[in-house]
Amino acid sequence: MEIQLWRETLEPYALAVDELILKFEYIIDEYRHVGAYSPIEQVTGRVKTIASIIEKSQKKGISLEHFNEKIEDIAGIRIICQFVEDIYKVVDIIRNRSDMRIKSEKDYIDQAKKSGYRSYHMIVYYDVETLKGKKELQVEIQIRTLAMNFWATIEHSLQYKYNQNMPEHIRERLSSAAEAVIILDREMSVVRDEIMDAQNTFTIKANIVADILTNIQNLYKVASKQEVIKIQDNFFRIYQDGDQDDLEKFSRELDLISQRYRAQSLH
Ligand code: 0O2
Repeated sequence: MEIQLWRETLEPYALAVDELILKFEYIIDEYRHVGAYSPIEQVTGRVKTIASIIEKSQKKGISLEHFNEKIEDIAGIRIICQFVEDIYKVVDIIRNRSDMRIKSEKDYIDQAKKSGYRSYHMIVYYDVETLKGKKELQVEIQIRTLAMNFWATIEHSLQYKYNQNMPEHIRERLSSAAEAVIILDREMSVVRDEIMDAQNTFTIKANIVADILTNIQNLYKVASKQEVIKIQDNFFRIYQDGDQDDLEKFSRELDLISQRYRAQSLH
């Protein structure tokens, strides 16, 4: 296939990857805006390189005319979660979306691969709009924890380095590292509630402070400088004391003051 034709064929996949990254990042934002813990920690994506598509087609005996039907991971999205429980939450989020239709799912967490590889894979159909109209593409979504991702990244580099001939002692090390990842993920799940509580408290506090600062900034436009400086000093004192209840009370009172000024400016 000519290089120009390859480019044309792969362009819609790049669009799908860009759109999906944006959509999954929006989910993270939605959780953060309501001060809730996001099951998604990070999203990345890539379009398979032409060399890698040719290599996979040869390995699987796929003719290059049919590669975009037969190779399911030309567009790939990787979702990283903090905890194993989050992975299944993300799977549910994807299953319930109307812009992705599930083709297949593989749970390599429940059933790890022989190599020790663990991850949840979903192949979804996703539509992109191009000048030639709607195009239905397949996208592979890999969902894994930070620990699983660490293992898979190292193992992938070693596979590349040894090109199918990985020495036995390295394979054994990787196998015991995979066991360690299982234990690490299990241990982290035990403390999950505490970690989530700490993260939620931090996000809630950050949102309250952001609201207060916006209110103070707006008050500078309508209230006397003296009054705003007094409010600001009060805020610094409460913030330094570090009591979240006091901070929330202060934020509510400031909301009322701001509303009063807004009402006055309307009359
Ligand atoms: P790349 O470079 O990441 O794109 P298979 O025939 O089983 O090899 P299949 O049927 O295409 O592969 O799908 P599968 O098994 O679900 O794996 C698809 C992708 O999962 C792989 O893509 C890897 O990204 C990842 N993966 C699967 N097994 C392993 C593993 O043992 N170690 C690591 N590090 N990753 C794995 P590609 O195209 O192989 O590679």
